[in-house]
Amino acid sequence: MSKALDGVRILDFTHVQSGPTCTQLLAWFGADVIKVERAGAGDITREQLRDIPDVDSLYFTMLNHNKRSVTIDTKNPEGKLVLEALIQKCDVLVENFAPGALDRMGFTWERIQQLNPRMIVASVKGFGPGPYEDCKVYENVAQCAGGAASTTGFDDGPPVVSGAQIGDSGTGLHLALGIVTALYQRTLTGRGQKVLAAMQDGVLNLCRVKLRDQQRLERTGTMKEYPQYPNGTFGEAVPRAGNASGGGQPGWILKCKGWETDPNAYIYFITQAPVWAKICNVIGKEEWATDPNYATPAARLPHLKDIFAEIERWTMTKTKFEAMQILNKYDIPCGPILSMKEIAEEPSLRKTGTIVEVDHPTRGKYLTVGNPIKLSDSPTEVTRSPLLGEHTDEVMTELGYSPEQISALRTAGAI
Ligand code: CAO
Repeated sequence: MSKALDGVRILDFTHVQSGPTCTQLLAWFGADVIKVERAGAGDITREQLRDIPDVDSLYFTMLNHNKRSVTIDTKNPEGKLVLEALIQKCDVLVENFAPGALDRMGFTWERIQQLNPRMIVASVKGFGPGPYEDCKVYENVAQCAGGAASTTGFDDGPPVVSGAQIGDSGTGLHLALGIVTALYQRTLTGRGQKVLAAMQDGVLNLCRVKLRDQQRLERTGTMKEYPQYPNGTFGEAVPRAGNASGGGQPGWILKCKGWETDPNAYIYFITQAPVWAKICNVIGKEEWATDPNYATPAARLPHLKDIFAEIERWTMTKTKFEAMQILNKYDIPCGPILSMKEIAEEPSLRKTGTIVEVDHPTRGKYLTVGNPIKLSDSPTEVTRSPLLGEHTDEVMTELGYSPEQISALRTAGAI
């Protein structure tokens, strides 16, 4: 079957996590992704957090599926010529170097436009234009600068970063959308353009509800769905809300049977208004369904702590999966806290291709997260990440270089 991005060629200058997640998605949608790396070293993640000596790390393999790898020294004059040939042949250049690195290599936007006016140049940077635009940025810096850390954690503790890589992988997703949008506009204009996804902006986009709350707080001085209400105090900025749901339906994480020894024996429980009477029945507090102190969402708000304590007395008598089964029968929204071990072993995720087993020539079999976006006419087949420079000769041949020229460039240290 054909793929959505068949025929699109990506010159992949990305490294570490944010950029590679973007180009991996494009590869899964069918683009030919040619990853440019430095000979001998390659993407730094190849050797970071290794679990097997001298073998590409899971960090690298899990971010670089379905790509081809070529080695080019882009600071070598002859290497630059190879890169120019690639720029002329590709549709999109994706990069997430530190600010200015591409310019220092001699590949300014103007130069790239001269070489290929249809080229889309897509960049991840830590910050957009402004006081921090020259800063190097990693995941947690973005989570802190984008509003996630100040709004995550408990009120009596320090800011907390999330395990979800919203700064890196989240920005990679934003950039991928920008790229396909620019490709679409190019079909109308015939021109390339610059696409920028700043990590601070990407995180803030995902923290949109917290900017909503900031303005609500400034207007009313309180937010009734936050755990600080009614007995705590609100300051000037949106506080950390623990495990509160953040939406209009109060929720919290509750202990389940086995919590004393299993750190993940918990369930997320939402006291959705339309099923309140059912919740009361399930936990054996039928009287709350009609008690004026509990019968309406507004009446319940000052009692949320007591309500969740009472529900927890019930959830602690069930495993998280038993509780799920019972609650789902009554349409009560809830979710088990799943460990990575449980997720890795979940058969339904294997079946949908969300968790995939991949074979690698030097590593053997390993698990990865497949494409989370499923297209009915463009199915994803996850193939292993390339070894360093595995496709240099193949790509050079496609560019028109003869075996002798390739050998000479290799001797000169250009590839
Ligand atoms: N041949 C020759 N030189 C190459 C090359 C190649 N194939 N590929 C890269 N280089 C050079 C670059 O030109 C750059 O050289 P100069 O500094 O002399 O211009 C150098 O390698 C290092 O690039 P870098 O500054 O991007 O790398 P770093 O390890 O110092 O910084 C990072 C890493 C991630 C902090 C930085 O790239 C960055 O801030 N990127 C933007 C934000 C981002 O994506 N962050 C998320 C990273 S994932 O957590």
